[in-house]
Amino acid sequence: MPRLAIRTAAHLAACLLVLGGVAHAQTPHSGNPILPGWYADPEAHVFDGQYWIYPTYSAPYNEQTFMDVFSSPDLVTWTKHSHALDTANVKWAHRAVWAPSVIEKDGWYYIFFGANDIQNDTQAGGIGIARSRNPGGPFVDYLGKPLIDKFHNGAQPIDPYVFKDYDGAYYITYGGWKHCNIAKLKDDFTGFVPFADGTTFKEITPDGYVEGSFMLLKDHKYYFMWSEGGWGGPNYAVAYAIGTSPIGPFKRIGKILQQDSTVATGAGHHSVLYSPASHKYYIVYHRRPLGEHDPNHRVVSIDELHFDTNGLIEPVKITFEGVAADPLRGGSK
Ligand code: FUB
Repeated sequence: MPRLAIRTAAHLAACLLVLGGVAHAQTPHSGNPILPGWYADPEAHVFDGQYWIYPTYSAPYNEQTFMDVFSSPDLVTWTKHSHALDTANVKWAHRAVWAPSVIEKDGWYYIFFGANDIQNDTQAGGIGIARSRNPGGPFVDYLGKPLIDKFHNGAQPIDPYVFKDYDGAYYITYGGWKHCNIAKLKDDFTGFVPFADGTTFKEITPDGYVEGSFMLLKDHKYYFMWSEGGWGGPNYAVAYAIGTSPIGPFKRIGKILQQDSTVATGAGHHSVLYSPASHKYYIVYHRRPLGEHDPNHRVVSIDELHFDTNGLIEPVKITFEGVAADPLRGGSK
């Protein structure tokens, strides 16, 4: 798997602060964007003593036939793992490979992703799974077919998010076209366990929801987060709700991430990263640089996420500086 270590100009600029004509070394910062090139829908993790980012390759749909993955020891220097997922390894997927979600289980890394941008139940595609022994791939198709290949409750099968509940059960939330479903996964991810009422796909769509769901489990609560607005325009944003169970009910609290006319537009489709080294929370998201209008000109950025004393999320200040180096010092899983 080809690898390329990356340090952008923004990183270097953020390392020096000139005071009274003297350059003082500062804690290195990530700078924003953190990844070079057009990428979107980033999901961030700590696996095997490294930070990892799994983004969509942001390009015309027919060119989205692969996913690159990025790893870092400190959030500042990133290594690219090219084509960690490639449709060459997934027979049923041929375009629009989107918005991955990755989970480790029993020594395997499972990547859930949308493919083909299906518009109805007769088209082939939907949400599938590939897996690898390595968080940087190569990932190979797990089921030989999509896991979800139909519309349920009006939700386009895209934008999966997979998580392990406090009790050890695995769930998937997903959905485009303004509908969000949750389903309980079988332990081996080959299908679903119906809920007590007999349903498999339960709709949990909150007000304003468009796509890009994410569930943060923190302090015995469920922070359900999603993107709203149109991803191709400036008003894309992230909002959230707090629930007491994975299936809600979820009532919208408010927006936490949106454009800033002095920094970038279209800030959305995020994930939340917890550092076991610093115990900080970060929001990893995409945005569109000022002056860019092509919908696919999206870049991956990172900023700190703060909670107030009541456990509510404070609105995020999007920055050019990004975040200070947060070395994992190896071995943090
Ligand atoms: O990147 C492709 C699509 O754009 C994602 O699936 C949506 O969430 C939006 O970010």
